Amino acid sequence: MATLENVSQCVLDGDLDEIKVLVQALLDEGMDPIKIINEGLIAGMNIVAPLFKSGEMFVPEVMESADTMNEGMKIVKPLIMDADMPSKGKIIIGTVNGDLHDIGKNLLIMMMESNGYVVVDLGVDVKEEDFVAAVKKHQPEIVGMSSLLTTTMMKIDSTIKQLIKEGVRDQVKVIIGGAPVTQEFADDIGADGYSEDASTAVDLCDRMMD
Ligand code: B1M
Repeated sequence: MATLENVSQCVLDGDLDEIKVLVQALLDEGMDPIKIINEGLIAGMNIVAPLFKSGEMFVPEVMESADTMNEGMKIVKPLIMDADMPSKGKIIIGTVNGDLHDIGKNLLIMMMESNGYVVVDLGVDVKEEDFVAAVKKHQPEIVGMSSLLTTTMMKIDSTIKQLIKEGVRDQVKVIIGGAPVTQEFADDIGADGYSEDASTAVDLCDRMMD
């Protein structure tokens, strides 16, 4: 019988085939897809993080784990989407310039979509001018920026400055997040909101849309 621990271990091992079998087995047993995400897939990445930091895992292995988590996500994602849900608003989301981390961003997108938001995913390494162009093109209510590196955090600041320069800052609320980002940083650079994880980001957007 598959367990959540097997799923976490599988993410750690980076086994792209086995993850499909395990996640499907848990779903077949009736497990809540959100529980599989939080206590299996993300829990696996939470084991990876300190191993990467301590030098016990290297970039290629971490990428295999990330890909394995995403493979598992692909199976659960359709189950938490409700196509008939009325739209609460539109949000564009990207990882800032110079930053390639997308697992947290993708998780946020999944949570936003499953809670009724229309999401435009700008991907990773998104330049300041590309955020501005996307605001002009898609006319979202909210812009979300993710940064995982201390070296790219200031790209959030420069993107906000670019939004101001191009005269579109007042059209949108800006929310930010990612491991090195804090509420204090958000206040300093004039973002409208910060959240430490994907679920609270949804609550934050709900409050902004009220
Ligand atoms: Co990178 N990396 N990495 N990495 N990596 C970190 C961030 C690091 C902390 C690891 C460490 O401890 N040393 C460190 C940063 C140190 C620092 O800046 N102080 C680091 C480094 C140094 C690097 C490289 C420079 C390593 C190198 O090449 N020498 C390099 C940089 C590449 C680049 O971006 N230019 C690099 C590369 C990589 C991989 C490619 C191997 C891989 C990324 C794969 C991918 O994303 N497709 C990777 C990974 C996986 C990590 C760790 C291990 C895990 C990140 C992750 O996915 N966590 C990470 C260690 C860590 O974070 N402790 C690390 C799981 C994810 C669900 O959490 O992304 O935090 P997270 O998202 C959360 C919240 O932060 C929040 O909600 C999410 C879900 O709840 N959130 C938001 C995120 N964005 C949000 C936006 C919001 C709201 C909430 O509103 C818009």
